[in-house]
Amino acid sequence: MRAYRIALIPGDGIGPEQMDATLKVLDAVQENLSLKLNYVFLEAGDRCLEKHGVALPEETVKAVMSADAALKGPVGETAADVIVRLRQLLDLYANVRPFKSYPGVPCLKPGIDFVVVRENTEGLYKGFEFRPSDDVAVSLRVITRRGSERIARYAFEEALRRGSKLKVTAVHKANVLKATCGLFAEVCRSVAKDYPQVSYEEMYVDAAAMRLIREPESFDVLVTTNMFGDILSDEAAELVGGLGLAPGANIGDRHALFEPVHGAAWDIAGKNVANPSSLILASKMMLEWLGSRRDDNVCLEAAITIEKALVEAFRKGYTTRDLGGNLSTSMMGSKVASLVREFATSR
Ligand code: GGG
Repeated sequence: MRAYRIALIPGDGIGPEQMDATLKVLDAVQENLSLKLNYVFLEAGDRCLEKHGVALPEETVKAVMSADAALKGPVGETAADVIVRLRQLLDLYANVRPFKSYPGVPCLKPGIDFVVVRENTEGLYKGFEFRPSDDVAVSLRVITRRGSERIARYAFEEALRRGSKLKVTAVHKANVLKATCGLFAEVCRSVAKDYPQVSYEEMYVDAAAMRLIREPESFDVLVTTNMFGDILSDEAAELVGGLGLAPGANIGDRHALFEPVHGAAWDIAGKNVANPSSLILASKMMLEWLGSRRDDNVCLEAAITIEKALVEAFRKGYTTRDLGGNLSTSMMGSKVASLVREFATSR
């Protein structure tokens, strides 16, 4: 049986409740498939800052680095010190956020199935900000050829992996941000030449924001810079039923960390009403990544089973409050876990 060391960061707000529900699903997977996940529980986020005076302890960074993969809940106001910093420290350059309309889930249009591939280590989130005077603040936007090239390649490879529409849309604002978006667009165009089987188009970010509402089914892989990707992916989540359904992967050449797209949602924290699907789907992405990276079919099967169980749960009308249902966070976790058991035993 293959075993993996998984770093778990429950995080803030609704994070710990989502993590408990997700662990029920992962328990069901481990009971029924030949797979062992050894967890290391770690602290990071606003609560950690309050408790220990630091939002991202050194011990957490080390444990994430030595794990096979990490699964993280949302954090609150310390996002820049936790997730943006982890992305930089571990060089997790690709932020991959898939958006799918699921049967039984209210969404803007059926048939939505695309992925946002967001550059994750540079751009305006590099953190190069300063305040030369009380009345002026400056933020530097860093775009490099290397950073743009590796994310563009990731996007084209993702289009090939998906194998559906075989299309990449590079989103930028090169008519205004001539140097930074100009370089990003130039590199995407040049990488596109290596993938003649994938159709390539470019779109200004404002037009892309509009097209997401008007014609979301026309996207396959949308590749963009850091902050544009952050904003567009919240918009995209709303198209398919909201942030409660939106998982994300932070992927580098050596490490990977999986998390929901959303924040801590303090307003509903501790009430057992949050939708755990975003973290359940993040755990599915983690198993998928482990499976392809380690050539482990059991992990790949586990990932497929989790998504199948969640889709079946939606089909049966099992949903949390945000989707019009009445299940609690923990009940939703239990329902998906029992469907995992059903599918895993009947295979
Ligand atoms: N509104 C979504 C949200 O709060 N997401 C958490 C967040 O801001 N994360 C930072 C990032 O993904 O760059």
